[in-house]
Amino acid sequence: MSKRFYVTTPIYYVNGAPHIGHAYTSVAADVLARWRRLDGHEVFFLTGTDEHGQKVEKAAQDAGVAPQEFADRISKQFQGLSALMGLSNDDFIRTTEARHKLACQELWRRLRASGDIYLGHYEGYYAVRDEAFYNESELVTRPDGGRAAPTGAPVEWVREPSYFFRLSAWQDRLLALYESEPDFVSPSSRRSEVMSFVRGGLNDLSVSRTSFTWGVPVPDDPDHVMYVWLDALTNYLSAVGFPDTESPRWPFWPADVHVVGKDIIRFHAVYWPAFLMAAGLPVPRCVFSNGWWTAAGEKMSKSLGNAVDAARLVETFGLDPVRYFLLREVPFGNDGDYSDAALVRRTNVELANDLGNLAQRTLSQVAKNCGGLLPARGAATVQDTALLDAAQALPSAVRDRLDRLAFHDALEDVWKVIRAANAYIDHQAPWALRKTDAVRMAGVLSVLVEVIRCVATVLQPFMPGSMAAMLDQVGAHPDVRGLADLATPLPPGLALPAPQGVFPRFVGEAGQGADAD
Ligand code: ME8
Repeated sequence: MSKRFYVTTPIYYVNGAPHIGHAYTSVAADVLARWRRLDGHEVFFLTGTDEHGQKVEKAAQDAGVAPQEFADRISKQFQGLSALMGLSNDDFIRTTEARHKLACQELWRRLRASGDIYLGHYEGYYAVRDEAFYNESELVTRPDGGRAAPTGAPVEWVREPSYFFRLSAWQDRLLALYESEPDFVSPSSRRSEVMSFVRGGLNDLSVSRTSFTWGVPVPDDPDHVMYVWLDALTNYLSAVGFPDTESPRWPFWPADVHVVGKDIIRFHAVYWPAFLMAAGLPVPRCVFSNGWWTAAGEKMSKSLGNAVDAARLVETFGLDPVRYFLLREVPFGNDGDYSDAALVRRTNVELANDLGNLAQRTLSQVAKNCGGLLPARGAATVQDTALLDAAQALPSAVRDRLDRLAFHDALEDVWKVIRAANAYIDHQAPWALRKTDAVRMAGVLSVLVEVIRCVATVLQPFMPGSMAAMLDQVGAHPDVRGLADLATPLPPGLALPAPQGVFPRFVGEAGQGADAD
């Protein structure tokens, strides 16, 4: 039976329009999902929207519409973002769906039954923007003398009856989890941060609110709605059928990787495994957090209104260059400042010149000098073997990189081969061999076509549309584009379609970002 792989994005708040930051996390998760499918795994890839809570209720009020209507509208925009970015998600969960409410209430009942939820009274600071509670000691002083959350979000003093989750009781078991599963919180810098937070001691967590109503009702106590994070995190279970363990999707649990931004690592790496362990459920294998895209050094966000619009980028530069850029420019986990100029540079140098020209030069010679038929391989030279070996090693190299979400390293591995292929074509000069040694010319072009096939195959998850076009051009039938298919060479004599450029150079005006030129 094939291996299963379950990957998630955060479910996004429907308090404002999606932007490139959301697209980033989602594209990363999409690449993992596509890669695993290519590698023969059975994949479940989930994204969706987080529709409850005070933040959404306020945003709806500001817009003058009912929360559900507001949620419907913004959720559509996030579904639009999935389509825009070419996501291959298998489901899109909305926390206002009945299946989700059912799962939340069942999880609640289990936590109540195990004694991990008790009724008390909450008094403290709450930041609606973060949907998070803060201790007095965590607050910072704003320039105007007021108090704010460490994230800069305004806080309000809250005093109300509340149910609590006995988080304090889970400190040792959480630390034991981080010790025994070193990849559970990744990258490792985040792991140290989370471990020191947990070592510092955990307070019980307020998990219900009575001051507003836009949430999942607490079972048997309708004055309370569930704290939005308990509700939101449960989406990962509701989408695989929880509590129905007979659901065909249930075998996907536990998730292999939750890809999240570093702002929400604490919720995923501390609260979530504690909820799950308390409910007697297995915990996910990995919570991997990406860094920030910043604009002029500041985190892009809906609240700050400084975000780059994903639709503008896709319209201006094309989908695949944007997907490529997002994962190539910055090591996953680090922050990076966005600029159009950097995107244009990568598109023109790496996609148009390095890869696009390699394919174009090779395939136009096959069209002109080999009658458009896939040439036959001659006796292999040392150079042929070195290049082919490097190309054929790509599936396993990229697999290792993607197992650790090192997207930029995976792409660098592929580009090493592309650069080597460009050096090879310059050195072998098949255009000059045409008159002197046609058999060798055919051999060289055959090596190059094979290298392009390997490269395009492993790049499919990153740039699905362009790589499908490139694979069409090297004669790889859509049924034989998996990693395992690379073991079988394409038959010489195969008729190839007329070559067409896959990556045009960007020549227009690129406008946005600190170093746009
Ligand atoms: O936090 N750079 O939703 P959200 C990189 N509903 N990634 C960014 C980014 C940026 N500038 N801005 C946003 C929530 N993101 C909760 C999640 S999950 C059970 C509930 C990405 O709409 C990043 O992944 O505020 C971040 O964690 C997520 O969007 C936050 O989306």
